[in-house]
Amino acid sequence: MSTDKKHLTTSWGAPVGDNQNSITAGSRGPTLIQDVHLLEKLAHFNRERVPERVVHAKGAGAHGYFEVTNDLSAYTKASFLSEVGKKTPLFIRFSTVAGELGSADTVRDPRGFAVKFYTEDGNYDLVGNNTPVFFIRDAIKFPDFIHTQKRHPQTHLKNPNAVWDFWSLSPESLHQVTILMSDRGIPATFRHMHGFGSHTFKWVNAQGEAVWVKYHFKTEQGVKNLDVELAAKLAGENPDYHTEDLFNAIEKGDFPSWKLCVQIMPEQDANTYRFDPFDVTKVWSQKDYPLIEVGRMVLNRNPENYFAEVEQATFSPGSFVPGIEASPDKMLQGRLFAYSDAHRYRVGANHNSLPINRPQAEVNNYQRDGAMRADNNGGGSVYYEPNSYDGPQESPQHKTTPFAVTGEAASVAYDHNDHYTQPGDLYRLMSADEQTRLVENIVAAMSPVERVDIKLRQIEHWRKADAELGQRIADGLGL
Ligand code: HDE
Repeated sequence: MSTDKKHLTTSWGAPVGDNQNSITAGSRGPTLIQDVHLLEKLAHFNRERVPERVVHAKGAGAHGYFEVTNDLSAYTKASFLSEVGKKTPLFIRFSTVAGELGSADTVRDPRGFAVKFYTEDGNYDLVGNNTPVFFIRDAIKFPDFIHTQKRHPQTHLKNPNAVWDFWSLSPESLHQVTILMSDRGIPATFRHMHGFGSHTFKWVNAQGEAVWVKYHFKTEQGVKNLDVELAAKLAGENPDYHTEDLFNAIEKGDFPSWKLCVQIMPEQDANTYRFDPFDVTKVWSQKDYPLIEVGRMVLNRNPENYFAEVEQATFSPGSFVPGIEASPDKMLQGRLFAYSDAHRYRVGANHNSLPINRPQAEVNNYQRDGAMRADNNGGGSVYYEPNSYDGPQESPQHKTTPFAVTGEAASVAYDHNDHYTQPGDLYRLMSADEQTRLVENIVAAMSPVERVDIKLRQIEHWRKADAELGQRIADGLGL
């Protein structure tokens, strides 16, 4: 057998004699069940698909690096942010939200912006979107919200009645809906949009002092959006337009980059700020908390294999590293459970040992077994703790920073309920053309809604945000 030419094998490594013809009784006879190569090919083929992500199913990924350009170790002890010039490898996955795995890229939808930093202290996942806020501010509403974004249970069609019924009954959604209906609802490419951590997070420095932060990835390609007609055309002609753009750009060495900045809020300000800083439907004014540069993210390598690196990538907002911790943001709190739970279901209990998810930091723990345990499962090392056999020990200096909690346990909403100032301010910040396109997009999206009471309820929200905006939409809908 020639040494350089690879020979075809079965999954158990045995050479395959014939990959063109099944084993049959004579040239016309029935197929023999002993044709184990045939059986394996057909059976494995039936098992090639893993469940798609229940949201953010359609996406594209790339490898790159993050480089620190501003030392913020006064605020966080996170090692990958500690010294200017420090580089950390990363993987990012961009995505749409509502569509299935085969759906079009150029739809009106937020875009996922999920970054995995392979830091020396473990992986840090910043699982954000291309928008600084979100539609809701309590995780308990998320399954219902996503149901309205998906298909009607009977017709299996998208259902604008559900979409606007939910939004008109959830006024906290108005800010994000305004962003979604604006030009930024359809980015020109994944490269020409900003990214945000959206939530408030906590940074802790080496002295245990905490501040609140919000992350902003500012695209260095400039923000560009797609014209609505062109987006609809592309959705039909090339549903993978954004996926293709990202791959081709990196392939030809046109490496996209973002500047990472943070807003930093002193810990005590959270008790007096005019909006609840943990309410993810609100932004912090950049006048109050200006952007501070942290570093730069550059994407410079395409995946070798889509399924291995993009489909199997698993991100969790709960993958914290020392120096970065949770805030009480109710949406973030819900996500701390949901993501790893989704990964255990979709990819498997040992998803973090897959190459794309495996930390570059050494993993030492007492987790054993579980399906598809691809490493040596801890070998013969001690498999419980505490123990007298020099097993891995905890690092008390990296305990979660203690913080005070107050109030009685209750099912209760945030007590800041001004859902109109920020969307109204956003509208008033827009140019006349942007305002006109916003109104056109809203009218186009709301026109198919059957129930007039839903339309009127939503118009009332727009009117409270800005009287002119509300009037223009009512005129456009003939109400
Ligand atoms: Fe997600 N989200 N999400 N989400 N999300 C998922 O995780 C969830 C939210 C975001 O490229 C799921 O692996 C809950 C906000 C991105 O692999 C799931 C809530 C933001 C991605 C999930 C939210 C996001 C996901 C689906 C309300 C921006 C794709 C499958 C509390 C700040 C990551 C999966 C990737 C994926 C849950 C809201 C962004 C089901 C419960 C807010 C970018 O776990």
